[in-house]
Amino acid sequence: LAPAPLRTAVDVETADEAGFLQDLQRALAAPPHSISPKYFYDAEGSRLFDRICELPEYYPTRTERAILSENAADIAREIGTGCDLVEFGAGSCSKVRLLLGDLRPRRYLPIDISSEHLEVSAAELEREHPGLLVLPVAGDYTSTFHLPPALAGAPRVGFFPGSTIGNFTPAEALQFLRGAARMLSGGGLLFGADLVKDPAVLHAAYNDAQGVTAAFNLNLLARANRELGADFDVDAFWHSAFYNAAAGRIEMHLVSRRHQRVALGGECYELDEGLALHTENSYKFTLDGLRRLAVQAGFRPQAVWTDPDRLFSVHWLRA
Ligand code: AVI
Repeated sequence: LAPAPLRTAVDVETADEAGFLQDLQRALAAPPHSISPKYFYDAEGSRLFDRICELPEYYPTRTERAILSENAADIAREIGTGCDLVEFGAGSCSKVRLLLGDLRPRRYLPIDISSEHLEVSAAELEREHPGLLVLPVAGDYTSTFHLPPALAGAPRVGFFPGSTIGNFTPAEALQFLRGAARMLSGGGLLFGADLVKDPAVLHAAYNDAQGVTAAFNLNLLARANRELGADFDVDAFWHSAFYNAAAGRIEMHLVSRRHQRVALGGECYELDEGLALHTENSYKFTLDGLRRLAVQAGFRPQAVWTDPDRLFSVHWLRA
């Protein structure tokens, strides 16, 4: 007997190997030597990211979780119960669990690029919340994905926690929010964003003592070796993460420890000692800056929740 297919709502669009090869080749070949952080998240990268979220220095996850759980009833009062809840980049669907009891959505549509991870989490969630319809959507929420038709009488509400918005360029953030405002028209978006703070706190969060963030960054090269047959000597690179105050962002780079050659996709790349491959930006925001961005994207900002130390923020925007 074939196993019953898991109820998947949509076309599956997984992380695309050709895109990784092309983007990495472009990054190695010429300045600005930068590649999208979306390539961090293969199975190993997702596992390392889950470990980052547990680190003592990495305050965003536990702070956002505290904000959501302490304010869940208030959040549900603002949004209203019975919505059609769509989560962008749901992963293990762990943060939504903090809201489900109060928010009581009619349906939950978690979108994630890693369909395997998603289906396991979705099945668990359905078991935990009898009566909740969970329809996993495998796809890249920053490009094309297909949602099932809207439910009559259930406003569509987006959930975008984790300050993932901070990993976009400002132009990408605006484009994403504009698209979300259109898609969520009549409902709204609940999203989490990390705030500007003491650079020492930021520095520690991205340079943890156990080296998990370094391993997460370096995994990009190990992934290229596994998936693309590249021959990166991973030990010949070091993890660099620093706060760029002028740009208001943490930057992560992989820096070549020596002059070296790398074979990738039939080409050979010469990397000078000190060459820095820019792998991630993590923007930090002010409450005013976020409000302006939301308005520019076509939202009507409503409530904002923060923690007592104003490390992190959660925003409810009507669309
Ligand atoms: C997923 N994203 C919001 C994380 C961040 O903080 O920018 C990714 C991360 N990079 C290093 N540590 C965590």
